[in-house]
Amino acid sequence: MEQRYVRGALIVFEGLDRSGKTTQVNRLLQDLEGTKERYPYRGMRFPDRTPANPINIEICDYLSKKKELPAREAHLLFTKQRQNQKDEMERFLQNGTTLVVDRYSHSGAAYSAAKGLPLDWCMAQEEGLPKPDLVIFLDLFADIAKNRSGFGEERFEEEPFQKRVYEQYMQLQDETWLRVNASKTEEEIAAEVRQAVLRVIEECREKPISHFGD
Ligand code: 2DT
Repeated sequence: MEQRYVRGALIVFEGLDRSGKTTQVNRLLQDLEGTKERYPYRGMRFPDRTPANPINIEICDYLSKKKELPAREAHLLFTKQRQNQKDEMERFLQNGTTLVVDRYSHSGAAYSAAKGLPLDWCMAQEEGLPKPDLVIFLDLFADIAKNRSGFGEERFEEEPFQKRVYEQYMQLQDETWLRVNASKTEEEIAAEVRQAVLRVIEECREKPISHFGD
């Protein structure tokens, strides 16, 4: 008998710093809790800042400006963290678990390209990683983001840099992206996100996982 292919979806949130990603990720996770028998899920975030291994610690030191790194080296460090999670992510997806991820490969490429690295080279380092089925881009301009609380404390949190990140993000969009106007209310955004996520979870149940570089 032919086996039915049922897998989870890879859902990724992207956007500038202070665009409301983490709030929306948490809301979506709460929403999915109500339907977890039907749609099992798991939340993840990149960078992973838990001090579980030397890579995570080095990324934290870099982001808090305790440590300087050449752009390429920094890029490869973030990529390595994702590559180390690849097998586990694939296992969850194959088991039918939807992954809801706060930042992923497109953050890696957009932030590094904003420092001057070639965007193609940045994305090439992501090859082999599972490709998101849906990228929810919370679309907020840098000059609005800077007025949200907390902007400016960490590396990258300055307006000219954020504008360059935005431009790079715009070049990375493809048919898997949903651009959501992040200046709408939290409720409105959450409703738009929920609708798109449930549609994509259903759509990709029968499809094999795709990968960057396929
Ligand atoms: P958060 O504030 O969302 O924790 O992000 N970044 C992130 C990179 O430069 N490369 C990457 O691969 C990733 C995933 C974006 C912390 C900062 O780290 C940047 C903002």
